[in-house]
Amino acid sequence: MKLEELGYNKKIEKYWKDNNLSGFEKGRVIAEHKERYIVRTTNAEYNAEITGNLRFTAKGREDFPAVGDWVALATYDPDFAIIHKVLPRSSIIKRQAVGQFGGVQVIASNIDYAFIVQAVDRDFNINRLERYLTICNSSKVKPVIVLSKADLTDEKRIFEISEQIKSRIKNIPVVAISNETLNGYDTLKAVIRKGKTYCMLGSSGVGKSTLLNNLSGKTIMRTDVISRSTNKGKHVTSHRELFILDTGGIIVDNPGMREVGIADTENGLEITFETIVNLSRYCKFKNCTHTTETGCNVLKAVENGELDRASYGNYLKMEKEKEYFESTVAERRRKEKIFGKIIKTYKKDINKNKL
Ligand SMILES: Nc1nc2c(ncn2[C@@H]2O[C@H](COP(=O)(O)OP(=O)(O)OP(=O)(O)O)[C@@H](O)[C@H]2O)c(=O)[nH]1
Ligand SMILES: [Mg+2]
Ligand SMILES: [Zn+2]
Repeated sequence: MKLEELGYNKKIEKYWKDNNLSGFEKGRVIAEHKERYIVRTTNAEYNAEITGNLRFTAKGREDFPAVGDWVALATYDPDFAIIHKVLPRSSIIKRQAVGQFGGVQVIASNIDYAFIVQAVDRDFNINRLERYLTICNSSKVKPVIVLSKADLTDEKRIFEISEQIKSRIKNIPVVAISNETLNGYDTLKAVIRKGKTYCMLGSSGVGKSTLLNNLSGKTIMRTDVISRSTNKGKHVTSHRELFILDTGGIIVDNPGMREVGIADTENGLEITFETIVNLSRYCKFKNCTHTTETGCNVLKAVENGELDRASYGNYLKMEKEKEYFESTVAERRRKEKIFGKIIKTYKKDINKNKL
């Protein structure tokens, strides 16, 4: 396999040269199992671990390798390798993990496009769609909305859904497909290009793995229906994994997400809700929260029907989450700083033989 088929590009090549990495092998992380990684190179697949140095200098989850990462590898026996360096990422998809204090979960890195998959049956939810969009926008990943299971409804309903999306979400491609009849596949396949990396996002059971299997022409992922009553919370796909299609294109399959927490610090919300941002320029107060203020141009637009009320509500909710996320991050940093000072004084005291 050629490096380009793995998604290798000029930027990585330049970094490789500038940082004297020529003694290492180039690889891409295709799977992760609790700090053990599977790394694909042009001619082999390795089980890999990170160097102790990488582990001890890691400040958080984001400093560890993620699926999609380019890494500098030292290979040992035919199967085992050590990851010496994780190359800078062109994009990183992350979300706020459920119930964890400030915990961020890295979904995948170096992704060009995300397929946001929602089934047109029970799963369709436009608020959630805006959440996924926000994640894509803050990750610098181009979103494509994929409406799956189109065979379970009629054209009229699909048209309705598309119109509903268009009224709130501008300029994002929407493709309706069926994994049963393969309707819509031609449109979707036209988006998939050689050497580009795509990531499947969406709830459990919407057909992400079925889509991947169909695109690859092989059964590479198990797909199934999970009884909602007896197997609550379980997903068919249990880990993320990167696949290279024979037809070109690289796809990361993900377990379904139950919650799409916003861990946004990169203006994802501002991009998703551009209309609101534009309206807010004409609010009377600079620090307007668009909730109760007089002279709020956003509220005015909701009142006169110019701005979708549900979309506005969704924005406020996510904005709150974002604020909470940022405050927990700030708090964690503050604690780290205090802890860092304690360690520093401690080291000084050791040096002075005080301890
Ligand atoms: N009717 C219909 N059924 C589909 C379609 N796509 C998938 N299914 C079925 O839906 C079920 C779930 O599909 P999966 O591909 O496993 O769903 P998933 O999104 O990968 O789910 P997780 O791995 O749990 O996140 C399977 O039984 C599929 O056969 C579709 O387009 N139409
Ligand atoms: Mg799956
Ligand atoms: Zn306002």
